Amino acid sequence: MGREALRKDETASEEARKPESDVPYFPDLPERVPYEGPKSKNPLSFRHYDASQTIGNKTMAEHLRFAICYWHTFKGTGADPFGAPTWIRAWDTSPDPMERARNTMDAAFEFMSKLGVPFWCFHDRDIAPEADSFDQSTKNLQAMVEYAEERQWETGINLLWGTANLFSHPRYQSGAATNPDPHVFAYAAAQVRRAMDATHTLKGQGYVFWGGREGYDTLLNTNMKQEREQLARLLHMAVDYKKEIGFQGQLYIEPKPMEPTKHQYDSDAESCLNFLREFDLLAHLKLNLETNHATLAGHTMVHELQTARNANALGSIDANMGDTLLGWDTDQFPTNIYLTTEIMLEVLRMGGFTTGGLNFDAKLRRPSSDPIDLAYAHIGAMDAFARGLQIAHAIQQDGRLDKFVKDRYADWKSDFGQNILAGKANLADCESYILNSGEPTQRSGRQEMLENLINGFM
Ligand code: XLS
Ligand code: NI
Ligand code: NI
Repeated sequence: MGREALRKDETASEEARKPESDVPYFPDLPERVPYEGPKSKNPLSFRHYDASQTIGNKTMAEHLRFAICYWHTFKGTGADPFGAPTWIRAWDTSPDPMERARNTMDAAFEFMSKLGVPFWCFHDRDIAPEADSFDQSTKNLQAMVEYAEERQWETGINLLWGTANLFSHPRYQSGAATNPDPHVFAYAAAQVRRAMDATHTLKGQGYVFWGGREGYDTLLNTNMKQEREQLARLLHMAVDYKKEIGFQGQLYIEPKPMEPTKHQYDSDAESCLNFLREFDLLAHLKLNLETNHATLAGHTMVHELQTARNANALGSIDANMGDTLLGWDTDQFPTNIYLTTEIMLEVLRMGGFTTGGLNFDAKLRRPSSDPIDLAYAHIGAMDAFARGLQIAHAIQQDGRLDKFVKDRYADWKSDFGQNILAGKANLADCESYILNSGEPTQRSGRQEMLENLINGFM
């Protein structure tokens, strides 16, 4: 694509280094997608996301902390188990894998910059091709990290989190950290080390562990007890390494119940929290929750968010949505405003993100085959969250919902209620209370009234 001139190691003039000066990969996108307000009919404009608009005490950009994921958006091909790739990308055509990697990164930063997204996320193998030896793979990664550093510097886009792909390569067929072979464990650990280095160099605000193949297909061949211990060992090694290199970012674990394996050890928020507590890791890791994974686990996303928030472990969000009629991780772009409202209410309730954000771990449908579809998808998702934020904020300001819940539990503030909660009442005390007070009066949960209340803000 004639983009080698952009390489750092070549004596390119400042002029030649600007990706904007070269042929753009997204020529139909303006330098910055504009905010045009709710009445706009321009499909390449934001109708709700106005980065600098203040909601409560922060701007929309500060509340939402949008990130674009490298894997689906720039490396996805549209291939599925039934058919070949449908997304043929200009940045992915060079026969030289490193040139392809650089072109892809140029396309990525051009796209993210035009959308005005402040963050990105990647797996090590997304940004740099895996080579024949571990050493060469690391060199490829380091070269691409340098390249990314420049793109970050030029665009002001920052890294939300990095991660290692410990699931695509055949060596991980029976797990990475949970593999029956310590040789494979070592490979995964070495990869984590280098991916943490990459994240650290790029000043990532976090590092994610998604246990792609950390689970089992059958218990007939599996020592589940030891596999969970192995996984905990890898995480402890990462905690130690984080200290060693002075990486300040937050470590996260990303729950998902199934796919690719039949059972994943990190199946939902509750099981992750139990795992982290059991192995003394709760102080070191928070959760990165993904909407479609909650659906697959048979939970709502709000349930997962509250579960994490109650344990002070809600870190970051992979924002997508699933399809309840399809039992796999369809990773669709989030367009459901009811859903984004529920999510943003939880984010507001925890006092907003610190290191986390909303990462669009989402992919186009296979027939959406033009690069411009990526723009429609992200614009729509950003708008859906901006609208969700506005509505959630209005619901909070209104206060009726929170007040209803508070009032519902008001009697727990009584001396008797407080004694129970403080462990100062026993079964006999409860019986005396009943002998004195008789039958409790019936109280409605008012679900329908509350559903109407929420709809009043939509
Ligand atoms: C897959 C996961 C993955 C993680 C990063 O289902 O969501 O994309 O976010 O490894
Ligand atoms: Ni994810
Ligand atoms: Ni997913």
